[in-house]
Amino acid sequence: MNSRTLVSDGIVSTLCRQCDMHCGINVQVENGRLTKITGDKGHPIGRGKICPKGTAALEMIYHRDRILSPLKRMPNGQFKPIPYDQAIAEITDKMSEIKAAVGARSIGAWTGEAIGFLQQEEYARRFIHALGSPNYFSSESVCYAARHIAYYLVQGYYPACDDYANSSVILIWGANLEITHPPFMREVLQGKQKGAKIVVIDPRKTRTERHADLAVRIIPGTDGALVWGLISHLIRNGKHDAEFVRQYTVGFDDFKAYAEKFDLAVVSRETGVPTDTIRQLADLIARNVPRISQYVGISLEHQVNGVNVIRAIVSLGNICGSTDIPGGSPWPEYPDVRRLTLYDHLPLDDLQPIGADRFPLLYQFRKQCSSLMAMDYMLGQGDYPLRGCIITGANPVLTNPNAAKVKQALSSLDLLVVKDLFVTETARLAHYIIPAASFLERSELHYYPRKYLAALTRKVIEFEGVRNEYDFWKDLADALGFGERYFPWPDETAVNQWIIEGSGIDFQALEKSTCGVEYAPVRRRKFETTPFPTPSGKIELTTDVTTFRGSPSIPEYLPPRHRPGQEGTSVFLLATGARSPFYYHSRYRNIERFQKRKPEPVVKINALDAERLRISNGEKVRIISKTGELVISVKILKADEVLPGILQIGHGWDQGNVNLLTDDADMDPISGYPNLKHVVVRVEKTQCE
Ligand SMILES: Nc1nc2c(c(=O)[nH]1)N[C@H]1C(S)=C(S)[C@@H](COP(=O)(O)OP(=O)(O)OC[C@H]3O[C@@H](n4cnc5c(=O)[nH]c(N)nc54)[C@H](O)[C@@H]3O)O[C@H]1N2
Ligand SMILES: Nc1nc2c(c(=O)[nH]1)N[C@H]1C(S)=C(S)[C@@H](COP(=O)(O)OP(=O)(O)OC[C@H]3O[C@@H](n4cnc5c(=O)[nH]c(N)nc54)[C@H](O)[C@@H]3O)O[C@H]1N2
Ligand code: SF4
Ligand SMILES: [Mo]
Repeated sequence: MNSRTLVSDGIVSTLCRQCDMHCGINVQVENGRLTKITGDKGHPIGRGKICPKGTAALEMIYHRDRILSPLKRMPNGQFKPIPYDQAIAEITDKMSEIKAAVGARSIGAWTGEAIGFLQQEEYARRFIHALGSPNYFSSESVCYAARHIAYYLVQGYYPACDDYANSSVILIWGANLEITHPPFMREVLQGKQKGAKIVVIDPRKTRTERHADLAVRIIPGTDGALVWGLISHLIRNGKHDAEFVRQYTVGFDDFKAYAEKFDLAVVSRETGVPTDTIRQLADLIARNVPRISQYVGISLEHQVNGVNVIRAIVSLGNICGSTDIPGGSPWPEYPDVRRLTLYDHLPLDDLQPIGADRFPLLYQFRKQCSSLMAMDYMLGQGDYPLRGCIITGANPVLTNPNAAKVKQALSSLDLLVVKDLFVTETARLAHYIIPAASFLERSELHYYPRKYLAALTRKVIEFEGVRNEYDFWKDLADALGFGERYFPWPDETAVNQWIIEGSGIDFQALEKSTCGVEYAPVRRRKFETTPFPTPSGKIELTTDVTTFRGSPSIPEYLPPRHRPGQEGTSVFLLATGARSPFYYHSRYRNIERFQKRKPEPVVKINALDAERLRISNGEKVRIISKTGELVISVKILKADEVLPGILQIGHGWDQGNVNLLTDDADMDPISGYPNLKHVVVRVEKTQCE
């Protein structure tokens, strides 16, 4: 492995970008080799702590399986290393061929969670528009955008994260923050230390629940009933912030009338939560208005009425008056920097971005095409063919629903390029695999909008033959003849400087600071002087249906189509994807010390169900859904660790891909998000007794 560190000895302070938390880290360099990563105690995010994934960065970048040369799939299916220039020439020739035959829009770009958000994804967006295609896909077809849509519909912005440290009540809806967002969890615990009460709403016992003052074991898919019950209780008892509601919201009368349906008995019947617990929770909120904060987890996005449930949750916060106050839900402000995207110059909306007609809000608010629908277009079932795709930082064969279809669709392409650190299950289908540069091999801008901080990550190392994201898209653009026009900057440092030019952020200050520089003073209660960025300028407790096609103006509750245990003894609701501390989606499966801790995928089942089905620990069972089946080992949970009738399988495993069971057609009609949390399955024994 030929690598060069940018300093030969010493400590480089930068940010970890192995998840979107961006904790501050110190990277130790000794004799031109990175030897250790520790948390940066002075950094406001992380405060010296790093999680298991954070500690694995060096094992990942120096891993023996890392790809360091472009690979081309030969007719016999084997991959052969080829020179980088040859790869770029062949890829761009093929792109020109597709463009000439069926049009530029038949080529898409796709970024995954590894490089999602802001700068790295904006390179891909810029490139694909410069090529003439509107088709940009990302992991936002299954993550974050549904939340954004819901928040935007109600209040016109997304809070990034509530102010837990100063809150009185912290409601954690369907999330396991201790594992998934350790810095947020630390803020939650700070709040607890100051007296805040923590409420965790989840069908199973989680690490986060251990810190809860109130654990609400809810039947999956019924969060909507609970939140309406809480809204109803608040309004009925006059405990909401009536003055805030009067001045700053629209739709309250209809909202209130709808809430009346949800009395304690109804809510308890729907959610399976005892009436006492619901009353306790409602009173807790009522006593602590307005310092209420919330976290909405991924499980609310992965349900078929997800956007509306989240709208109701956001509205609950707003009627408590927790909007943009300390201890509530901040209205973040971003610096006024330049964007790399071309939507203002080359919108291409007339070229039918995939999914923009069916999921207009996904496109309107996030400029995202639907990666689920992309599969249909690849398979010739769309309005036009999708024949080429460049995927970087994603592994959709393991992470998109209906894996068999994803595999078939990607395999049918005329051109599939995958940029990754490893030969992943998705890369195996590619015509070309391009080595990717990890986060330590690039420099990019990052903003912490809650803290009004801008930061610059540092390139610490480079590997011979590996081009970073910017260089890669520029190389393609140069070969296609539009590099000079759209990728004129010689390198990413020049891009970074261009982005912040004129914004008031000083580049040299960024280069010097390890903790980021403040780009504006922190402001609260902005609504007193600035209208909310919604059509009415107010919080929209109900939304004009014309902007919100086919959906009720009130975020109505829809009872789940299936409830655990309702259809007989071997039918279950399968929740997929609960996160493990060691793995990040499909990542880190090749880190040996993690493999030892969690060597294989398992299906988790309640002890009572296991006993009923005569299933024992470690036994292999067959799980069958409408879409596919999977044989997997059993792990039995104690009866109080999960509600009966519910199964749990993690995602991202090659040797047990749970997305073989998930259905890409079962989705929230507003966001286009797949149901990944409540999949109806049957369990069969594979061994005779
Ligand atoms: N270590 C690690 N950290 C990660 C990731 C990772 O893969 N590994 N992934 C990152 C990404 S991209 C994301 S999106 C986040 C996700 O972060 P979280 O939102 O915290 O996701 P999960 O850990 O899956 O927790 C979801 C919880 O919802 C519960 N649940 C399932 N169905 C329902 C329901 O209907 N209602 C309620 N109330 N709860 C339900 C599940 O039991 C589970 O405990 O994590 C991020 N952080
Ligand atoms: N069944 C089920 N499926 C799910 C979920 C679920 O809960 N249940 N959760 C969904 C969610 S929330 C999300 S966000 C998606 C995530 O879906 P993906 O974005 O596909 O997730 P990863 O497996 O993290 O894929 C990242 C890839 O990028 C590579 N990589 C790492 N660092 C870099 C880098 O710096 N540059 C480049 N170019 N590549 C890099 C990694 O090796 C890996 O192959 O999964 C979704 N899939
Ligand atoms: S939470 Fe872990 S993986 Fe995420 S940025 Fe912090 S140290 Fe890195
Ligand atoms: Mo995600």
